[in-house]
Amino acid sequence: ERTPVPSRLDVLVVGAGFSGLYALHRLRELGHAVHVVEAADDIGGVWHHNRYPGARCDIESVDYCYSFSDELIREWDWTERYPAQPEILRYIHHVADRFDLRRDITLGTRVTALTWDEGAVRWTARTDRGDEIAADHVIMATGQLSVAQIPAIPGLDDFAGGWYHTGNWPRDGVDFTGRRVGVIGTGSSGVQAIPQIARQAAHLTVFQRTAHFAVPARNRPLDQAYAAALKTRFAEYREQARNHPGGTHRVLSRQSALEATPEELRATFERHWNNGGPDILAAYRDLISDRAANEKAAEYVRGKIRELVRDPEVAERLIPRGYPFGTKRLVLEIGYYETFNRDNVELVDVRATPIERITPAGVRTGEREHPLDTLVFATGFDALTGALLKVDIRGVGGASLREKWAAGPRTYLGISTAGFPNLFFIAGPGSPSVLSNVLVSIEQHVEWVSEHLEHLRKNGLRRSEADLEREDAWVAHVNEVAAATLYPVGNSWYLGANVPGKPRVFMPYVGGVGRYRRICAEVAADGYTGFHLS
Ligand code: NA7
Repeated sequence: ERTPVPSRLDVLVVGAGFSGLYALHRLRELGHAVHVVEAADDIGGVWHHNRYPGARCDIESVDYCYSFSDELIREWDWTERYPAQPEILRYIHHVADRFDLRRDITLGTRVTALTWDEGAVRWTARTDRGDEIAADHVIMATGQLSVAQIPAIPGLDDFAGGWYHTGNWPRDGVDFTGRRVGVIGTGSSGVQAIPQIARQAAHLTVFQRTAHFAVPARNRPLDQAYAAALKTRFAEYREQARNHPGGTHRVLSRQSALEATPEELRATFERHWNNGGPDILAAYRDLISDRAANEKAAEYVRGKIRELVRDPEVAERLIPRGYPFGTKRLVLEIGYYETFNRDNVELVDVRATPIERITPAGVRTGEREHPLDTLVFATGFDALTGALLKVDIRGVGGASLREKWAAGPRTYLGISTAGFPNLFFIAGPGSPSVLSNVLVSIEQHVEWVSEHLEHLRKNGLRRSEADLEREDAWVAHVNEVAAATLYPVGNSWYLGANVPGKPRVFMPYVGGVGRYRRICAEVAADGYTGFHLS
């Protein structure tokens, strides 16, 4: 039974993942008529869709959670250092029940169009179920990595076996027992799924285009004494993250990798390798800004791959080259490299021998046909802008957001875009979201937008629109801070590089979560500079 969508709202929230659920809770508490519309048949966002074997967060569980409720923090116990998808999804369901969110969520309904009505000073939303909703404000909580990207390889329709994308995994799972499986893609999703599939399948062929840098997760049961102690000072703990460049607790070294001796480098990297996790990126202050410094870390990891993979030829193929360490998202792995020591696993370098087509019986590369029963696409997402531009958004004068962003997304603070009043993005392009602990960013965005809506209400204001010049200045600032790093050098989804034809623009804000928070707070304190309010 579908929960009906009210036809008139103060705030329409699109998406029922971490962002949308918190926006609903927060705005409802403030007394707004707010409702969430979600395309999927259940809540959870990416954690609903990414059910592939091995799916796990690359942020620690004690950080990857909400902080808005002390009771919630006290009553929820994580079990692992890095939470697996089923546990995160249980957490999300727990939150929805705990705060009675479901009554204001309509599932199985996709918002297809948003049209600004200047006369009425509000949006009209349309859905694929025929709803028409009038809302004063719209919050897009549609996710950063929610539109699965399936490459246009000829012949997919002819494939006789089953095929799946990691980001759209069937609810009942996939049984690989006795199957010959192919996995295309070796980013975070592929690297997580490959060891799990290899254990089940009769044979696994991994099609790799780019070798990604991966470091051990060193996942383990969460130390419950540590977690309990953390709960007693969680507010302070989280406050530190809010003011940290990455929204985390990563210790940032002040030392240059170029000043360290080879012995020091080795000892430092070794310590990080053994601890596991992505903190190795901050082992020296210049790893992400100086190519020569970066190369020290890259060489260390290459050496590790050579140690872990028995066949030297396979090891060479798995070794990342030609782009800096950590500039494509650093992958956390669990038994990934060792998987290539198994007899039933084969690595195909599709840069050397490109995939020509998919046949009914498998995948044909320039070299030969690889017979397959099942094909898995771990090929990533149309990140950051994909879900926003899937909706036909028409702002002032009928202008289309797709057209406005044709050469890349343009936002003010990652939250809003000129010409589209009363429309807010949670963790949008131009915000630090994907380069931070995204839960810290999501909470900040939702709280900032909620306060903004409170400000409008208290002052009898109905319309809020970002100023175009301020937006241009923000875009310039986002580019400027990115250009001071090596990030734009990696061909990553941060740049849209994984989607053919997508404009190459570095989308996340790398200026730091703490700095971003201060900028947003100043904008609010000054009466929302850069916004036209009326
Ligand atoms: P990613 O990180 O975008 O990885 C996708 C992978 O798929 C990557 O190795 C791509 O190679 C590969 N790919 C994409 N298209 C093709 C084609 N046409 N042929 C061969 N290989 C292809 O996505 P993930 O899902 O792993 O992770 C996304 C984020 O989710 C992750 O960073 C975490 O934040 C959570 P490429 O590197 O582009 O050469």
